[in-house]
Amino acid sequence: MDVRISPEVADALTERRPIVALESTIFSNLGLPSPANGEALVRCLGVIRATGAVPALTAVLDGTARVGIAESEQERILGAARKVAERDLAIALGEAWDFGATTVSASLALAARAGIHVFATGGIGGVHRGAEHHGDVSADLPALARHPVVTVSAGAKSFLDLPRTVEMLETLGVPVVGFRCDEFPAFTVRTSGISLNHRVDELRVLVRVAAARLRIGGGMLVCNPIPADAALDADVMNAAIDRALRTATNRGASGPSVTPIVLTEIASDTSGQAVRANLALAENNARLAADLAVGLAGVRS
Ligand code: PSU
Ligand code: MN
Repeated sequence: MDVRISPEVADALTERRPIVALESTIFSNLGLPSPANGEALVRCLGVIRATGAVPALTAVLDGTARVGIAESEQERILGAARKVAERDLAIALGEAWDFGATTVSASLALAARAGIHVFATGGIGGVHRGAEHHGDVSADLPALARHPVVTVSAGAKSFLDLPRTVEMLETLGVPVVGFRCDEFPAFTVRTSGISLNHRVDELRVLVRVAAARLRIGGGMLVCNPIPADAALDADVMNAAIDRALRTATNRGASGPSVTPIVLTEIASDTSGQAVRANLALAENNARLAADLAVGLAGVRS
């Protein structure tokens, strides 16, 4: 696979400086409405740099897989997107798509290919509710297992089946660590009622765990709950999720179209509250990922 690495990211790789990969779906019109998507991108890039790491935004642009996008091209990430999961990379490249927005799975594949070991997102995909009937399980989960990249996320949205998502991560052999939390976080809500087996409170311990996992091979999930002052009320969020899922079902959505429809419905239904929370948690994840990348660069050099 041809991957074009930006000069800034290539220099950082050569000099073994800390790098944090980012997906582009959350910053496209599939993930967040405008202008919040642009604000999310600026805040994530800014906090990664401020923490001393280099951001590496991934995308397909003009039929090329890209790791690191120059500022002059960042505007393109905010536009109308076609979703590119890991399996779609070959098609997006072969058909030379103008803009393909990378999901978690595609970003992990590209980061691994480039030699980047830390990735930040908002929330991962997972096992969808009703998967026992329709089998919809996000390709993010096997990608987390396969690629030697540490993912920092605020857990996953509870429009997914979170208990089954956590079980599947166990089946796939993905270490799941709560950073200063005991429960798998539910994205805009800090708790889910699902206990995690492993909690880490200190960054230096998290760095050592991540370094050990990378030496063993495969990826890992760090759960970083949304900051308390930005979190939404669980009842408000659950009601919005139930309505969004009904809308998606009524429109006959299936497969990759489900997640974007549900995200859009939740955003409009909570009159922007969910969107503001999304920005806060994305920035919070980018910061922890950058801290982790800085720590790993020290351990691994
Ligand atoms: N969850 C969110 N925001 C998102 C996504 C998930 O709260 O933007 C995106 C991510 O790019 C994730 C993808 O990798 O949706 C998962 O899609 P699917 O369920 O089709 O695997
Ligand atoms: Mn799916």
